[in-house]
Amino acid sequence: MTPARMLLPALALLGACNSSPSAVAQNAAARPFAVTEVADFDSPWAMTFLPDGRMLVTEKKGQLLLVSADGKSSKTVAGTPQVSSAGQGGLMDVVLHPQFAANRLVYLSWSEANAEGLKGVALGRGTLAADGSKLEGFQTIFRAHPYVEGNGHFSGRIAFAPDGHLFFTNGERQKFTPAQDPQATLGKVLRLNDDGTPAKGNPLAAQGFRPDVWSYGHRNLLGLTFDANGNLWEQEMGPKGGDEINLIVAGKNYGYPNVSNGDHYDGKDIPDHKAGDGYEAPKVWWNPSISPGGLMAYSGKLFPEWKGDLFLGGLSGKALIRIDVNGTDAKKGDQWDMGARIREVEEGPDGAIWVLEDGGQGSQGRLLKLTPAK
Ligand SMILES: [Ca+2]
Ligand SMILES: [Ca+2]
Repeated sequence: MTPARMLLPALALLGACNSSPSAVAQNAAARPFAVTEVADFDSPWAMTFLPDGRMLVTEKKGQLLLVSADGKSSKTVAGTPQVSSAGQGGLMDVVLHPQFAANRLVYLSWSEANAEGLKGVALGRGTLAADGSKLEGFQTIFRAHPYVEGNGHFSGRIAFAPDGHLFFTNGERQKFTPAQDPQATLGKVLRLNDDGTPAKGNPLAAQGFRPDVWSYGHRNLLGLTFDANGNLWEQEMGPKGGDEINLIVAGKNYGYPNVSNGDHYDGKDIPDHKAGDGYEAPKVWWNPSISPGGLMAYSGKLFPEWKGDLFLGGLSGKALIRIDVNGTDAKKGDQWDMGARIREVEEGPDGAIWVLEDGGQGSQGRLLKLTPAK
């Protein structure tokens, strides 16, 4: 009997009210940080810091904003791609090239429609002008395959490896089986060169997969980060009761839609992960679901007790979540109630933790800075 099965009777009581205040309160701990409201945005999706402490923030409808370090002023950056903003789609991730200080390259991901109206996630890059007013020479360098109908599960998270390779996530677009299809990028973690071409030496090409595939069997991958040891961590929104933290290992099959510790939202069973089934099991999973947003590996000085741990947001969970990491092992740490859907988590230059609320439904998404409680 797995721990998840043992918990089922207790969870059944919560099942009808996954996001109720009582369910959240059960997991909420006293917050060991002070929260400062820095700015707010219209459905922000991602952010990153420039070397000088300013920030780039994406808004889902298609705006890229350059924000001063104190959050008091922001200006629109021109030269960004045309996005299809509907459902879960829009302008998504923003990440700097590892040599940004020398080349000023900024990478973006977004959803777009083709001439037939089919949609997919794309990746591109441009050079941030010296005055920050625009991205120059912006080019699309990668497109998911295939483009399909619908506005869900684009994913689109970007992470650079210590060796400079670019890892990119493509969601399974709510189509299930593409996650296991060797010729689709959907439901995959991809390993690319910084110009969007497939990296050499990817692990599955000899088995008939596309040359850009690094791992497969994923659903909706909304967080991706390397830790200080060079391990690649990913979080994905699973089916009902199956949100996951995974350690991403070259060539592994993470199981979706064949196995999951969750089950389909229409009630259909999905067999759970079990030892020896040939699928890579998550390190951490949630039932009830928290709907994860963003992923950050903490390396700062302000919260020394959390060095090496992972942080992510909860959208339906309305929480900031800490994952205790010990080498390649991970387990649940803290879950702090934030009272709003959390989309993105970043570490600031001084080691403060920054979070972006999702906003939407008439409210702005706030940018919050978290520092140690006095
Ligand atoms: Ca980010
Ligand atoms: Ca299951």
